[in-house]
Amino acid sequence: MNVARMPRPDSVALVTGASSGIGAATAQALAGLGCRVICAGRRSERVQAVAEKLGGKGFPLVLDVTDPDSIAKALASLPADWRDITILVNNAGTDKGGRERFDKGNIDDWVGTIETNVTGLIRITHAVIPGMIERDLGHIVNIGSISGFTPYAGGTIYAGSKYAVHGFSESLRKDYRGTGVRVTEILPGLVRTEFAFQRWEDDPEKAQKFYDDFGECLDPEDIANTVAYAVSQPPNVVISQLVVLPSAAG
Ligand code: NDP
Ligand code: 8X3
Repeated sequence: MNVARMPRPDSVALVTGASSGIGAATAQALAGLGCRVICAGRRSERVQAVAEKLGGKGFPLVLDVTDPDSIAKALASLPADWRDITILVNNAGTDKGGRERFDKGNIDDWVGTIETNVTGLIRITHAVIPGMIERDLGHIVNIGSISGFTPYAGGTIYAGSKYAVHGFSESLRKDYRGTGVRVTEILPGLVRTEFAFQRWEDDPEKAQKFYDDFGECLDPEDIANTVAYAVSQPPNVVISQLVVLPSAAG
């Protein structure tokens, strides 16, 4: 039986989109497992606040996953003892301007969603994975969505982006099978966060109504707990996919 404790004490984790919702809760959960957590996002005060709550276990990192220069500069700015990232949680995501029939959506919003949810996720992974391969130790956790296997009207781009995350995650896991680099995809149902408020940034009442009409949603901590579960498995185990639903929707 493999009894190695995972994650290893003091492991460095990088969580994108840590300034809010699932990412902020995940940063907290990973710190609870003894990890040091790089909390990344665009809003400097927000990543600062989340990192501060983790005490010495948090490090704020301002970056925009859609901007290659921003990613390169942010990662290069990390202190030496924060560079060996062994857990990457690709959580940053958006559906700005979404839940619209395709022709009615704004093309810049559509492209922005792909650049954030797909291209950004790929860029961060490509920047971080060489260190994991070199050390033969790493865990990439991609936050997909049930939209990545259940398309819906108005979801061309968001669902499309999460189908891409799903295909990417499945292939990535196979690229590194038999090595110390593991890949997990978490696919949540509806979680009450700021997500709908970003989607309809000009109409917070619509966002509030979206969650209220749904009824009992998941909380960000529910997803954070599943990330913690996945990264705590012994080295011979990989949680490949976890679909997590509000029990009322299950
Ligand atoms: P939030 O809107 O609360 O959080 C989104 C996070 O992504 C923020 O921290 C935001 O930070 C960050 N982000 C967005 N764009 C960028 C960017 N260009 N660069 C860096 N960070 C960025 O939503 P959730 O917590 O709900 O979403 C987290 C993930 O969970 C997303 O991938 C989403 O698709 C997925 N998901 C959400 C579900 C839900 O029902 N809420 C269900 C299924 C999946 P900042 O603005 O500071 O950059
Ligand atoms: C699903 C998020 O708001 O489209 O990932 O249900 S939402």
